[in-house]
Amino acid sequence: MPLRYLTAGESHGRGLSGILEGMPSGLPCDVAYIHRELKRRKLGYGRGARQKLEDDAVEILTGVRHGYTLGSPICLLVMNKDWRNWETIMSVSPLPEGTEVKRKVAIPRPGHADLVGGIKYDHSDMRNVLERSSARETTIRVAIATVARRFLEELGIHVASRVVRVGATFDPTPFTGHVGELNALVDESPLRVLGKDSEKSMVAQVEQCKKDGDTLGGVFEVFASGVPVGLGSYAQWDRRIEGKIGQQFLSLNAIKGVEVGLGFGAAVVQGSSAHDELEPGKYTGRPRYLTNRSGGIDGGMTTGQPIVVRAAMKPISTLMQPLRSVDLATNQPASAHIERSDICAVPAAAVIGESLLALVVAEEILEKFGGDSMGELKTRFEAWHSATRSE
Ligand code: EPS
Repeated sequence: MPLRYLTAGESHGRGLSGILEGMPSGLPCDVAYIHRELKRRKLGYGRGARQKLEDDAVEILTGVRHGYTLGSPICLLVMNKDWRNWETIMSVSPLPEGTEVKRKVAIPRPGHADLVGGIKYDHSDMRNVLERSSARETTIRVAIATVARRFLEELGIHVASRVVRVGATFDPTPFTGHVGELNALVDESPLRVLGKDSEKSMVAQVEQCKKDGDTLGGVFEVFASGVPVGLGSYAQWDRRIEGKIGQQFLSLNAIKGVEVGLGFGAAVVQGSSAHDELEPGKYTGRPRYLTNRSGGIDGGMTTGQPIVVRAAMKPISTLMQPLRSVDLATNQPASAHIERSDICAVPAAAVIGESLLALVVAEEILEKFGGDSMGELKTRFEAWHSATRSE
C-alpha cells in the first residue's frame, strides 16, 4: 500500500490538519520530535513576522499510542494562534447580516495564486485563494513528513540541506562531509549557508531588500544519505524516482526549477565529465563509484550514493513596494495587494525540502520492501541493504 497523505487548512483559519496513511506500526513517534522540525522551518534571516507569532505546537490526534505508531492513519493538527485576530474574517459560519468583511483582496499580487485562483474558483475576494495557497500550508506538510523522516532514521537514512544561493550571491563552498552532520553546521547561520563570506553578502542583500520593499529568492541543496540501491524503476515512466522528486519539489510554493546531481551543469560538460566511472570495490566485491555527479540516481533508480537535489525558489510574491497590478473591481491600474510576508524564505524552503525528499524516499522504501510493522520491514531492508550497498 503506498504512503499517502493529505493536508487541509487556511493560513489564518482555525488550524492546519494532515493525515498520513501507510506508515508501519512500531515506529517511535512523539510531538517533541515533530516540533523540533517545525521550529527549524521558521529559521532564516528575512522570515516574516508570522514566524514569531506562531509556536506551531503539533498535536497527534490518531494513529499513535504510548509513543509508537499503530499502523493506522496518523492525523496531526497545528492550531493557528493568529486565528484569534481573524475569527470574523475567516469565520466558517455565515456572518451576521450587515457585518463588514475586512481584508478583502481585490488586487492580485503578481507571482502568487491570486489572479488565476480567483478565475478558477470564481472568487471575487481573492482572500479565498491566498489563504490556502499561502506557504503556511508547509507547516503541516513538514509535520507529516517528519513522521516519514523518523521512519528513515530508523533505517539509517538521513536528510539535510543548505542554501547555495540567495539572489546574486552564490556560495561556492563544496559540502563533502557526512549528511547527518550538515544541519548542525548550517542551522546556526542566518541564511543556513556554509560560506561565511557568502553569508555576509546574503545578509546584506536581505537588508537592502528590506529597505527597498523588495524580496529575494535563491537556490537550496538537499541531501539524503544511507539510501538503499534500487528505489524507483526504469520500467515505467511514473516509477522513475527523480520524477517523483521533481513533483514533490515543484509542488512547494515559489519553486520554479529542480535539478538532481550536476543538474543543468550536466548540459554544459562532455560525457567524460558527466558520468560516474566505476572501479572494483575493495571490500564488497561490487563496483564502487569514483564520483557522484548523478546525485545518487541513475536510470530512474537510486544508486546507493547520496541523493543530491537542488531547487530554485523565485522571490516572495508579496512586495512591500508593490508591483503594478489591476483592481479587478474597476479594471483600473492599481498597486498590488500587500499582505504580511517574508523578504527571503530560502533557508526555510531548504528545511522544507528535507521533508519533501524524506516523503519520496519513505514512499519508495515502503513500495520496495513493504511491511506492516517496522520489524517486518527492517528485516527485509537490512537483508537487501547489506547485500547491495555501495562502498
Ligand atoms: C508563512 C506564513 C504566512 C506568510 C508566508 C509564510 O503567514 P502570514 O500570511 O500570516 O504572514 O508569512 O507566506 C508567504 C510568504 C506566501 O507568499 O504564501 C509560513 O508559515 O511559512
